[in-house]
Amino acid sequence: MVRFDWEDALGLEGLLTDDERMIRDAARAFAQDRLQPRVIDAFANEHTDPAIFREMGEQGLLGVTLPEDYGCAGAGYVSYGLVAREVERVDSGYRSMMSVQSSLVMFPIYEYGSEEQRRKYLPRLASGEWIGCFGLTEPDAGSDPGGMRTTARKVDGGYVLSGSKTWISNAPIADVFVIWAKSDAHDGGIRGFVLEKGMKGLSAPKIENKVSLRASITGMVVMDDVFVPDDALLPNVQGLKGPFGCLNRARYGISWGSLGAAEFCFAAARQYGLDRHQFGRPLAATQLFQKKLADMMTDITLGLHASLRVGRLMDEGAFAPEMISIVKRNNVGKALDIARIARDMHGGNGISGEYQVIRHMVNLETVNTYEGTHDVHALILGRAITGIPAF
Ligand code: TGC
Ligand code: FAD
Repeated sequence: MVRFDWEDALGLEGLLTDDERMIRDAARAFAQDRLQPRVIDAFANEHTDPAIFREMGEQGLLGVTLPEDYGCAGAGYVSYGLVAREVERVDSGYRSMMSVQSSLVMFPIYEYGSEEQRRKYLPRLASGEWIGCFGLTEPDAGSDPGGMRTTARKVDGGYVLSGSKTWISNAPIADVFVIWAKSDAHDGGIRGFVLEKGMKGLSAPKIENKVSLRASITGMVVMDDVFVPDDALLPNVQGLKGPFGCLNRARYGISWGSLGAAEFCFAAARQYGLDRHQFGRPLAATQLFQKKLADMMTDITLGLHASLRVGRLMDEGAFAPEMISIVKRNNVGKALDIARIARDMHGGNGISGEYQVIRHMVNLETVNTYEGTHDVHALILGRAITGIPAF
């Protein structure tokens, strides 16, 4: 018999390799030492510190799954998930900054780009010298990105891009923009382009007054006849499977990250219940409090093991996107429930920024919406179960 560990109820630790534990420990130390001390102020003041990208780069946390040839760590998807969990234990916005750069900017340049594009962009994105963003969503095309209106018109020596993207993480501080547009040179098919800050006609205004994810800057991307040369086209993919291939990676990372936020809320609620006395005993001595903690621990544990399984399959190249929909939808939904309940268990203190659970709660509202809403992932799974698309 072993001693039961409420922080690792089914022994996840024993299923990790030494390398995975090492990367996880480094990410945890970085997140706790460098991110945790600044997050309360950053969220309160809606401030994103661009230096965080360089700091993450120094720690090797950007593009961890990509090869060392391009300045990356060459680690597996389980390691990537463990990093997301540690960063989001501090804040979903910081994980967002990391996962957009890694899965939505570096991955498509690596996977769909030319060797020249890889050499030009990846090392500087890996070091955090350059910041990237990913433009898929538009004002009139969110859950249905196939309805996008942004166009790429072929002209001599390149393309002219017109349209606007909205709700784009990192955009106002981005140097590199991965943009998806319908191209007349490819029968109206969706193609990816790499744009750079300073191009004529390109702007990225900040979206102000977010109540969620305030430590991560979000903006629009406005393209007013932006000329890009031919070599800005990502040559090796056409169609929605391009952006969806990136989203598979980011959604998987979110399945781990959201549980990092949930683990923070669970541990905070437990400690609060042990410390806080009402009716002459600790709150944690009451049955209702203990049931809530038991539910939280169960959902976190099952979710982590499911994500580990998906990560192992990704490392073997043997995953289906629907597997990722299961863990993105389940884990974020459960994390949001856990954060809401942890907020309640803190009573009045639960609405204070100092206790941090309400910050996780409002952040997870965004996480439940982006990268495919909770309900859109239900419909992806419903289609797989019945064979009938119900979007
Ligand atoms: P559908 O007909 O299903 O597919 C079109 C083509 O794409 C292929 N495909 C995939 N390929 C790889 N991975 C996947 N997960 C794929 N899903 C679909 C499919 O095989 C097909 O290929 P082909 O070769 O036959 O053309 O497309 P649909 O238009 O019916 O899509 C429906 C739906 C609901 C699945 C899809 O539109 C969807 O997932 N909507 C959600 C949109 C979304 O997730 N947006 C995210 C924007 S980025 C973001 O939120 C970043 S936040 C980051 C942060 O800050 O952390
Ligand atoms: P809609 O698609 O209009 O959905 C509204 C509601 O309708 C949702 O509840 C949805 O589940 C429901 N719904 C939609 N279709 C159906 C249907 N067929 N059946 C039943 N219900 C349906 N996008 C990017 O491209 N890049 C980014 O970096 C990025 N970062 C983001 C950062 C933040 C902070 C936020 C909030 C969003 C970000 N997004 C980004 C956009 C995000 O991916 C979209 O918000 C998301 O895909 C949902 O699209 P929408 O907001 O247009 O909602």
